This record gives sequence, C-alpha cells and structure tokens, in this order.
Amino acid sequence: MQKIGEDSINDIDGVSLIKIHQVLTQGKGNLQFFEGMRDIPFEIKRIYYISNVKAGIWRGAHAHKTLKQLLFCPYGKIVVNLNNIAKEISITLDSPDKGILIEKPLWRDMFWKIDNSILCVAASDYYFVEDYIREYSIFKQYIEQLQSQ
Ligand code: T46
Repeated sequence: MQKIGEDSINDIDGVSLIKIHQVLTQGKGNLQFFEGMRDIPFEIKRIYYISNVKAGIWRGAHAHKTLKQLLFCPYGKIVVNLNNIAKEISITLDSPDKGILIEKPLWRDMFWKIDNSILCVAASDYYFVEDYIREYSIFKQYIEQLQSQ
C-alpha cells in the first residue's frame, strides 16, 4: 500500500502512515480494503474496534512489546500520539482510507475528537496480556534495554 508522507512520521522508526485502498462506488459511497501479507506486512490474527466513545476521552497509555498493528478510523476523528521515548508524533485519523502501521514498541495515547468515532485495529497476534506495558517508566527501561543489545 502507498505510504503517505507527513514529515514528522518519518522521525519515528516503526511507524508508517498508509493509504488504504479505496473503491468509489458511484453514488453509493466508498469501499475500503486491505489484505494481510499484501498491503500490510503481517498475517491478521485479530481485529478489534473501539466504539461508543464520547469526544474528549483519552484511551491507551500503554505499549506493545511485539504486536504489529494497523490502526484505522472508518468513522470520525481520533488523534493518535506515538512515543518512542526520544520523540513523540501525533497523527490524526480522520478518513476511512488512512491507516497507521505500527511495527515497533511505541507508547500510545488516543484522543477522541468526535463522539462515536470508531477506532479499528488489525493485529498480528491474539490477545496476550503479557504483551502490554502499562507503565511508562517500565516502557522506558524496556526501550533502553533493547537499544543496548
Ligand atoms: C491498542 C489500542 C489502539 C480484550 O479482552 N481483548 C482484546 O483483544 C483487547 C484489545 C482488549 N481486551 C480487554 C483488555 C481490557 O480489559 O479490553 C479492555 C480494554 O482494553 P484497553 O484498555 O487496552 O483499551 P485501549 O483502548 O486503551 O487499547 C486498545 C488495545 O488494547 C491496544 O492493543 O493498541 O486499543
């Protein structure tokens, strides 16, 4: 899938902003799609989505150790902040053909700008609670340890 440039995104290794394929079905709206191992570099083992969230809500405050993900927002507007301890970037998901591919451990926070915006995630693995880091100080240690190897 085509990478779409926003300069700041290239500042963090393991993040790409991606244009999801979009088919315009004339007069009847649009259809978006992506395929595992073709458009994103992993097999999709799990899909989850977050619904019924009011504007002004923050979620996240964690990182994943190994999980790879494509985040996308088929409806609404959600700001995703990604942090690798050296830098933080902020990406707004405001179009169904926009996706954030995350391939490295990054701390993330998501902010709902519009009521009932939907955040969808295509993930490379099943749900494992051990894959989460939910304390920033531990995330920092984890990244420093990875960098020293
Ligand atoms: C992420 C961001 C973008 C499950 O039981 N199974 C699942 O597959 C998932 C994803 C979550 N859960 C449980 C774990 C918690 O008890 O659902 C509850 C809410 O999860 P959490 O507080 O982690 O939700 P968010 O919105 O902070 O984070 C979620 C994902 O967990 C995470 O992988 O990257 O969305």
